[in-house]
Amino acid sequence: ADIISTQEPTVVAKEGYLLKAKIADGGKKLRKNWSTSWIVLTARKMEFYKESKQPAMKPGYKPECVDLCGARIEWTSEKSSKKNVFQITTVSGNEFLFQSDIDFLILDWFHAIKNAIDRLPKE
Ligand code: I3S
Repeated sequence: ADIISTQEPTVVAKEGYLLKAKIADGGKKLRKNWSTSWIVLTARKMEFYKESKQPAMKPGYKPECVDLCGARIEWTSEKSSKKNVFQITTVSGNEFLFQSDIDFLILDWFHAIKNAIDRLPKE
């Protein structure tokens, strides 16, 4: 109960697996390392988990969390040789690439995240 009460109630807008690579942290470039991630999108953030099974119920497990306020999302064909790659850049200078070979799936994600960003205040 303590864990939950410190967090605002969250409504999951979308969740599922995508290939993810973090390429910058606080503006500092990172070596690209693609891995499959279970992604949970809510109104103002994205959370990344290794697996789908009730991730929030694991006590003490802190997923990597991306604040979408003021974030940018754009397709990129320059940062990877893979197809269907988009990039999210956060206000804090974190950069992530996301990819799926399945066209409709990556399009759904792109539009869901873009919608979330467009509804949020810019800072
Ligand atoms: O932009 P890069 O450096 O060509 O990205 C590739 C590397 O991340 C590579 O890892 P190693 O540097 O450990 O070899 C990955 O295996 C590749 O998948 C990356 O290229 P793509 O084009 O798949 O994003």
